[in-house]
Amino acid sequence: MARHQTHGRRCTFESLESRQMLAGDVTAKIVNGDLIIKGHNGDNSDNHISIAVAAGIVTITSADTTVNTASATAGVAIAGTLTGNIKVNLKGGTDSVALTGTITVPGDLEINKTETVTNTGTLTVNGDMDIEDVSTLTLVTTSVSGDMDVEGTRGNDTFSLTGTKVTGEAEIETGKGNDTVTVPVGVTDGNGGGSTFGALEVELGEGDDTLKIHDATVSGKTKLDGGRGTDTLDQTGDDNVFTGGLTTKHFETTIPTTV
Ligand SMILES: [Ca+2]
Ligand SMILES: [Ca+2]
Ligand SMILES: [Ca+2]
Ligand SMILES: [Ca+2]
Repeated sequence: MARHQTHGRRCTFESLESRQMLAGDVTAKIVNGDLIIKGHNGDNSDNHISIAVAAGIVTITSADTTVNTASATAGVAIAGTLTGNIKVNLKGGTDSVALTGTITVPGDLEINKTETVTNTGTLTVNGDMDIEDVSTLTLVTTSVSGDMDVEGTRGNDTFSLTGTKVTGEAEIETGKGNDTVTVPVGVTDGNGGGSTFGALEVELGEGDDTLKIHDATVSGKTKLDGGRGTDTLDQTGDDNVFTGGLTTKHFETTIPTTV
């Protein structure tokens, strides 16, 4: 009898597991001009998707995830035209989004629970950009007309923002873990061609963190906070311009030693 019960339980577990694999589907639709992309609720499947937008037509490509239950290896075109926001939430699992080619987001860009976020080409966000629960963020030639808000995870996060231009306020919080935030030299000349921010606030939180910032121009206030732990602020060969004043705290190591 006991033997029978064990067997029954194992069968149940197996069927649940195969159902989870089928549930790895990502849904993508355009509602009132907004593109909404969601991972499957309650499953922890790893979803790796690429998003391309050409004249408002959205195509999503994935080697490992179906989109609207269709194979996405050759790309799935989403019905409708993007005229508003893009909202992505890939939910549980270790997920990634690549924004490929030149993309203009007419409204806001919101990405949640997507561990890796990258862009290639030029990304233009006409509204705000809000990225939460991201562990690896790599932005290149990104412009945001509103505010930018980026929040990391409780683990070790790596953010890199090259040639990022934010008209409003940029707020970067990495939370717990040993995090690295890099604002490197500009894409083109490395001399004033770097990142620009209306205001900049970086909070590195608990853990031993590093902020490397170069070739950045901030018109408003700049507040940099290493938080708890042993933290490093690196402005080597800086070329930074903090027009609205620079406030730093909780950095145990500052490079160069005189700022
Ligand atoms: Ca996730
Ligand atoms: Ca997922
Ligand atoms: Ca973190
Ligand atoms: Ca810290």
